[in-house]
Amino acid sequence: MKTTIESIKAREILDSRGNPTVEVDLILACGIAARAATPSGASTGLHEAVELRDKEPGRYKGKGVQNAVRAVNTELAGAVINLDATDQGAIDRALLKADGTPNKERCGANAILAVSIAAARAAATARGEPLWRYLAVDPSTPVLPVPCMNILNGGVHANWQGPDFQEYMIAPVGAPCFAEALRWGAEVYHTLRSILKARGYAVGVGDEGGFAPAVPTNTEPLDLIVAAIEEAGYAPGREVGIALDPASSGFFVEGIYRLRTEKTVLDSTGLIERYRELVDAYPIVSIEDGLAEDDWEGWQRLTASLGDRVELIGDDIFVTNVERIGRGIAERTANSVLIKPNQIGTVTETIAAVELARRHGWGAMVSHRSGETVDSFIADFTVAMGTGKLKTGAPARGERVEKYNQLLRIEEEMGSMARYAGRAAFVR
Ligand code: 2PG
Ligand code: MG
Repeated sequence: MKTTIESIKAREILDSRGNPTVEVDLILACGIAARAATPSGASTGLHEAVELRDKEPGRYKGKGVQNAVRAVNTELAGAVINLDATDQGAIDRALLKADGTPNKERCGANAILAVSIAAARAAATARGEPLWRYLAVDPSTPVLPVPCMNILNGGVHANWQGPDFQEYMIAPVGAPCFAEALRWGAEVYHTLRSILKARGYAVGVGDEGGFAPAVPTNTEPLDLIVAAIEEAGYAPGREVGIALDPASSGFFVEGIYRLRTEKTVLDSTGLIERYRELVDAYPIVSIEDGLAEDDWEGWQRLTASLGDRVELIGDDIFVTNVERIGRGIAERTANSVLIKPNQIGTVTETIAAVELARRHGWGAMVSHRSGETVDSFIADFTVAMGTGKLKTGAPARGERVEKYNQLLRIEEEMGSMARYAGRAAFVR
């Protein structure tokens, strides 16, 4: 079967927030076709690879991606046509070379990633393998992740109308398999809705499908979620834990953490103390971006104080970049890394980030972006890499559930080989 790339065509489509993004169709010489689309963040890290936007105010308020689309159809296509799609390393090297900048600012990481993923998907089909198996280096690695479901949204994802902390996720660590974990999560989600209604809160949802109530404090969501877990019939902690992403870079203003809902300002010492109180009082299994993206020294103290109790995941601080993760490992900032393919821009570099974390005993959680499409690459990728954890929003809204539904299909496909990561997925 001829697995060389024959043609590539990109177009501008809309993401879940109604903003343009890049979709790519790729065809191999044997006729096999694959499609991929790039997601887009709202609380983006300062050090992420560049997402190329047209900045033409008259189109989509400057958010058009026609230049990225053009880059795919001309330069990037030119660089990879006739290359073998089953050699992901060679494809990604050619893409990087065609762009030629350290942060992918010329062609855009949004353009490059869609090509990189489409090539992987086409290659898997050509090999007659599901994507998760094709991407797995070692056949013993694949494992079904704990779905970390963001059921209460705050921060920028809720237009700063709710809590300052961006994401309150439930992690059904005690479930026997993925399908049960998803069912437990959906039940807790619906129970939370009833509780919010009964207490007079609005039940509209934020960008990732979680509810976005105007709570008076950042701890109120934790009380509401614990109540929902119990009322749904599960044991908080033993069966369903809580994963937090305060996304604190978003409320770190002029060197200080500003908790608007509570009318409080805290320095990193104060915020670390706050997290310690939360870990004492609630069944928290992980805290992502507890401190801001360049607060390396604060992160070291956070890790020294809580790193043996919960998984401390770096998102904005590491941006899926091996150089920054390497520094984090050397300086003991965090004990885990968030993995977002579009923060770095190619499949190969994303794999390198997971492998670096693994070699040093660090955890890794794969993640969607707040602006998504129905592309479910990260579901297969998580299983293939065996990271054991995936966060992809609430168990609601098409672009979120497509990833969870893909994991249901993968679990079915694995049959008796299927393993669910469960509690062991969380490092400390
Ligand atoms: C995050 C992400 C995904 P965004 O901060 O972890 O939940 O948000 O895509 O807006 O950066
Ligand atoms: Mg984050």
